Amino acid sequence: MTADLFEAVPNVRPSREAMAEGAVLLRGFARSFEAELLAALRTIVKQAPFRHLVTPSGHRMSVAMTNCGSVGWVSDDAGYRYDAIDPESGQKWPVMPAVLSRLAADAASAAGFNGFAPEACLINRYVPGAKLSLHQDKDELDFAAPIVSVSLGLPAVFLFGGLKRADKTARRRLEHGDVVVWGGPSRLFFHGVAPLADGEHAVMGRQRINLTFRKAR
Ligand code: MD3
Ligand code: FE
Repeated sequence: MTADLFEAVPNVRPSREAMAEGAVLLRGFARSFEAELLAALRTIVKQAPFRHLVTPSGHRMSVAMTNCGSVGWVSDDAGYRYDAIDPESGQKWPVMPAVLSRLAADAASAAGFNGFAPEACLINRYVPGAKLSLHQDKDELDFAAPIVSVSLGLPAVFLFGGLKRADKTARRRLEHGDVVVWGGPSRLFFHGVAPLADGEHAVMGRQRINLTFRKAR
């Protein structure tokens, strides 16, 4: 009875889908955290505003980024790394708000990874047209820990392949509130985001924000 009621209203009850080897998609998992999550994001962005990183090869990324946690992901002529200091402010990154750590740990548990305690949260902002080219996340020291990703705002087409850049890529639409836990073999799969389509999201407006929680060291 209850189940039927929920099924009549899409996206209310979180559901789980296998996405790739070791990757679990928890549809709508972040929705019950929405209000607290957005308030926490506003606080972070006041302290460490979104900025467009320049890659070591000199390209300005279309995605704008910031971080919270004891270390943040940074890029400069020296390459990519995790650093305790925000290079824009010269100060430490904002502390990771409890609601973010809780969301990440709860999602990881739901996917079978207990005790996930990420020290870094990379926050990406996409406006229409922004994209993220196919890449691997391998600047972390511990590949046994999963990465937890949370999507907010406009839907995106997420691309993912395999362990080699040339592997065939699959695509999946990620929507507001969706959470993916990338563990096991999928942890090192190539992945990216297709150029964001224009639109207006009821809660987030004309943008998509993605949070990735990482055990960096
Ligand atoms: C699969 N972010 O920040 S989230 C990134 O939507 C990144 O902003 C994308 O790729 C975004 O590095 C994708 C999904 C994701 C994140 C990390 C992964 C998938 C992943 C790490 C390993 C494998
Ligand atoms: Fe990535």
